[in-house]
Amino acid sequence: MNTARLRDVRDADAQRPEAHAAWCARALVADGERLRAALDDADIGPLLMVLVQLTGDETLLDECASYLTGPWDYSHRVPEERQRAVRARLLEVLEACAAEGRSLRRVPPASLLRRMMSVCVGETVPEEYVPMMLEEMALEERDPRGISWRAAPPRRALAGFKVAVIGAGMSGLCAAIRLREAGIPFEVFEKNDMVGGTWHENRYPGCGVDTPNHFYSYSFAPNHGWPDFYSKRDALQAYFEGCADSYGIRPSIRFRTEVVSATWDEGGALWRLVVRGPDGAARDARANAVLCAVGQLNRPKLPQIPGLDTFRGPAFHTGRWEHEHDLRGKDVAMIGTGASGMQVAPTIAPHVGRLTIFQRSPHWVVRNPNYHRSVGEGTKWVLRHLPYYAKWYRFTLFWGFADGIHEALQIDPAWPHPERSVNAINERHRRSILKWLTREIGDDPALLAKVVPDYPPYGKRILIDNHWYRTLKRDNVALVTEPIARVTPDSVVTEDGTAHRADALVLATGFHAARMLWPLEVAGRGGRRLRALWGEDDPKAYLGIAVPGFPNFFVLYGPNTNLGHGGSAIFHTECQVRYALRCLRELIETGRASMECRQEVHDAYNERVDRAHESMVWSHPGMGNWYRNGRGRVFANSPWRLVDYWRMTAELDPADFAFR
Ligand code: N01
Repeated sequence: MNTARLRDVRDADAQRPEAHAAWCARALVADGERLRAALDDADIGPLLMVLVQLTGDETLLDECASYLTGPWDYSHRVPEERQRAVRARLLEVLEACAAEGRSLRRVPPASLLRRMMSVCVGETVPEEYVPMMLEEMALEERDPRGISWRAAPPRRALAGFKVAVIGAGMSGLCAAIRLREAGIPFEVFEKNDMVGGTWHENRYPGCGVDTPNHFYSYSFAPNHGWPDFYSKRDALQAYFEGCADSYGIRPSIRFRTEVVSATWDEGGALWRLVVRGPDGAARDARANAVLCAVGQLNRPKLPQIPGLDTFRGPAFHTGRWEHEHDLRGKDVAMIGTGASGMQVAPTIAPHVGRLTIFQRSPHWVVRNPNYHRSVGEGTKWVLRHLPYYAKWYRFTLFWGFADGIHEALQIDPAWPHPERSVNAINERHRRSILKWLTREIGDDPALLAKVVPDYPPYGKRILIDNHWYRTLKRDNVALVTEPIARVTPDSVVTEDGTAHRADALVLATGFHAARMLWPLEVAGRGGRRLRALWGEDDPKAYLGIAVPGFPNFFVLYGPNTNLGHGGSAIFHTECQVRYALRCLRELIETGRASMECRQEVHDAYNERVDRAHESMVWSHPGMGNWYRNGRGRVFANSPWRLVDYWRMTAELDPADFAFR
């Protein structure tokens, strides 16, 4: 574990306002050279907010408002001299605070905060978002998402209660951290030998995140040392390992231990688990409650192509990359052009002999100027040391990635071009993406024709351009759109009879998302099996978390919680973990043995989910996607705006559950 990164995780404390009040101004000014250089590197929007926060001077907002036209550092037009003035003024304020020993702690009134938010991102932040954003920024409270007891729970009640967390990926770790903070005994079962889940397992070349990293991190554990704005897998894995260490979670994890089944014991009001440990032997474990955090994108889906098993060379799935094979100079065939393929191909293309990419259907791909940018040292310094800067920076990312495109996903029944877009905004996005695409490969009409999707933007997961089109134009890369007929020992044969020779085969073909929780067997009240209830591909849960008939069983990243329109999966997980812990708090504080979601509450919720999806782009018939099942029902994605889901999960309504 990189110690600098570990320190970043621990620096979460240093980011809290009260910690700054004690030392920040003096420390900042003492390192004046560094401070000046760092301010030059920092984003003007968040810097301005820090200045307004420290001075309370609203006129600064008026001066800059018209130049801040979006949440991104590349979307503002603040003139150089005005930027210099903001930086100089901030320096003065910090020096004055240091000289006078004044505290840097300032939390503006709510009305000013909303105005600051709006100026910072260049658009009006509606009132309904303010509480969520304030919670996310945690300007005042230590950690507003942590669970607090309403009355101290009897020690005996706590000691006698045990939670099993299945999985130590991003969600399971988050749950474990919150359980530890709440003092609720728990044990984590992890099938791998390390934490990290998807980031541990996915090691394919180019693997990385495509949500901005300073937002794709726990709200309570900021990492000011992310190397890139969109970091690669190793940095993410190091972050999660650092969290497991700094929150003391590792000793509570049973590694290389897979939960095979979970069965509700009615008499004992507890879950009986069968777990298979490192020695392969099955053992029993018990828990009063289960937090199931096994992820949706965990079990590789291999394509059903005749002859696939006859291929002589290495053939592996992106999620199980076999690094022992040296692909340099080899002819490689890659099947699949989703998010994984988008990262693999541009990374390996310069090194392999020939890369043949098999595309079944094209994806919409957007450009993001920050995607390949590293974080400057000055920015890292400011994030770590300048009070409130990291909070405002995260706020801009959150806003930029939040609900902004939700409207672009709504099907307008009166829209005259339903085959290519779903409404006027969607059409605007389509045109803007097409403009980028044409700029990249407009000089190759045959290639252009192959990669322009014939369905509305966002119908499949939108991808960020990882130099995809430039890769397709390379001399050693071919994009094949002819359907695959079969695989032979040394080639992939397409339906037109062409044999595409290959030494190695990369299967970028996605995951068994619809078989949620598979292969875990879960049996609830009366022995009812979750698999029988959900079938092969129709998972449903109340808020994506609770299922009637399965008491004290809470799913994280469950049905209809995948984010297809924006946001950070970590934010969503934090919402779910808080909700699940509120359920546990209710159980423990009231001394009841079990709680089970009411059927009618579950059904009504899922009806609302389905109804919302009927008029959203993922139900559009023009394309396939992994978000919906064989019957066309969207089971993976949340139809809600982030602010709606945040509100739905912020509090537990005990009336939604039957207690025993
Ligand atoms: O998988 P996918 P993925 N013959 O299911 C094709 C997350 N993620 O691993 O589109 C030929 O998206 C299939 O074709 P089609 C993210 O949530 C995130 O890439 O169905 N082709 C498609 O092109 C993402 O959405 C990140 O017509 C076949 C591809 O294989 C999710 O994981 C990075 C085929 C599968 O694409 C899954 O992404 C990576 C067949 N028989 C993953 N079967 C980041 O954050 C399938 N395909 C950056």
